[in-house]
Amino acid sequence: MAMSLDLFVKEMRELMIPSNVYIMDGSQEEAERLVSIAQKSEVDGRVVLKELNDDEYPNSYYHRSNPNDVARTEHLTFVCTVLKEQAGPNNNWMDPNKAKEKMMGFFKGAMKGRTMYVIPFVMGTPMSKYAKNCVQVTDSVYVALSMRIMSRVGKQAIERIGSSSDFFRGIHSIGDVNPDKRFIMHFPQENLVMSFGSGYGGNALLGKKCYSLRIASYLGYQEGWLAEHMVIMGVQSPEGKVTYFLGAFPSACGKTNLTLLEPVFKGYKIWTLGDDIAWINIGEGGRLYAINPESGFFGVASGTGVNTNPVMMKTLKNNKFYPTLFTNTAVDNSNNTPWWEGVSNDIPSHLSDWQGCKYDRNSGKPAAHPNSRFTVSIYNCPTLSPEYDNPRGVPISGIIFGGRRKDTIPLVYETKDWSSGVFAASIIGSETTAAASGQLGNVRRDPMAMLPFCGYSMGDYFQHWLNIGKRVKKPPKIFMVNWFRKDEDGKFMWPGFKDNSRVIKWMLDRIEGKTGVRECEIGLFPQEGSIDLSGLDIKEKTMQKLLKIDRGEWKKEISMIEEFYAKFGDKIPVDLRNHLYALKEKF
Ligand code: SAT
Ligand code: MN
Repeated sequence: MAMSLDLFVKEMRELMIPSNVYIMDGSQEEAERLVSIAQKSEVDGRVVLKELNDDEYPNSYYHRSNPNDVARTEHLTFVCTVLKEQAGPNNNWMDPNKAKEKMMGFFKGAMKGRTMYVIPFVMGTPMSKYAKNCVQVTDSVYVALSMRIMSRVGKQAIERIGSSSDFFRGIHSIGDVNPDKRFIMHFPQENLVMSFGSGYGGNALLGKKCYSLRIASYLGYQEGWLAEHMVIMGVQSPEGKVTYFLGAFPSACGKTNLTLLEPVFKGYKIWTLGDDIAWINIGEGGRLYAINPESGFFGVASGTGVNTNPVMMKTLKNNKFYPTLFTNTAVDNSNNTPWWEGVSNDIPSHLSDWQGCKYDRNSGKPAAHPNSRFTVSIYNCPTLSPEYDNPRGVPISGIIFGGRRKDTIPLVYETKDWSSGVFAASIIGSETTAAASGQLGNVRRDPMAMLPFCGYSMGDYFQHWLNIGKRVKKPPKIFMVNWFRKDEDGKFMWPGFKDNSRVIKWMLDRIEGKTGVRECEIGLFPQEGSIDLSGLDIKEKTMQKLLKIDRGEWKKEISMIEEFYAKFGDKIPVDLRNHLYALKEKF
């Protein structure tokens, strides 16, 4: 249903009956005003924002959420296409009319006594032809402030929208943060999302997963481009040449650390362009070009520290953009700083945990929630690429796919060509993490790291990937990685973090044709000694184990893949089915 911005706001006002309507302009004064409102407001008994120590963490504020609202809720997330097959077995589906009726019931009068924030925003740099116009309404000042960090909010969006009705509509209310009345409903065919009952990032910042992945993946399917759960980074060699990579990993597998990596080698540098989402178009010369639709990081705090991600620590302290938010971390009361496991070696003695209780270090529980988060502008990042705002995006030479696997998957391999790469990406498995609610540590198939984010049937999505490959002039090389393989004692065999740059350097050498490969059952493996291990204390035997293909493990893997593929029936493209037969033959 086409609708201008004015009409949309009017309808929303009539539906939710807020006592105020506030249209955001994106200015600095506005941010200050909203922060000050948030410091005075309470949502179910918790002050929305508290100021943190300005010397240690400039312009930073602390938010504690309802303990029932700390992660994405995939079981309450629906894709409401006209036909069930369009959503596919990878999505929960509800009939669009039924879904709307349900949501309208929740939204009716939901903002009584509250302010409705109208957030006009652009995903992508506003000069880019790939950027998209969006509007979200919300009654959460925390969401309004977060959106301002994560996207380009305000005047530019209003100007771009003008009197047109071609914009994404996001309708959000936190309701009373009741999990029984919590739903995130997507209507890809109407460019619309309705979200109720949660204030958590992926559920409530509708420009993020809801729009830029679920809705945008569907738009990309219609329009011939890709919206992916991927980092974008540039790798600069000592000669000064920058090669751009995309990287897809399930949530909380180290994507953010990868994009802010400081390589261990002299003369190499990594330029950051994005840590979560890439929109990929066929651009100049028939090559793939990527833009990051977002303008901030919504990163996992737990585990982030000067050893694991020094650049992020600098980003958090280099705060020019106002404000930065910390959510569900602990707080060190001795100096009013946010604290989380991994930010320092010792546990401060005056610590409040993420729920505001005095922290008991003998409790065996972490003080910060394992999915505690920071929301910080990408412009604070000291390694931000000068190409970040380039409207045409950056040309992509390599795509890295990975998952979190304690066994089976080798440290790294390259796929033979685009179609083998699409196959390898379609069979990614990963152990589940705290970024989504549910059981931890099970292996689930997560093709392209998009399982929770693909807004249409994954069978069609795989075919779309194959089709894109046919249209691209010089398809990027596709690499598979696993930083998380463990030995018999359950210890990680690969040091990870900055040492991952050794693997990336090998990929760079591959792209430049500087090193050969040996062909194995599943793809092209590094020749012995071709991954630069200088200065790293790792045994030859460990490297062999990291690259080992265990036939027993692969047999099991293949049967899990068959089970997964079977869910999609004849929607799995013939090409991919052939790859699976060929793989099975080898084991
Ligand atoms: O919670 S979010 O979906 O915003 C972040 C993530 O899971 O990657
Ligand atoms: Mn993510």
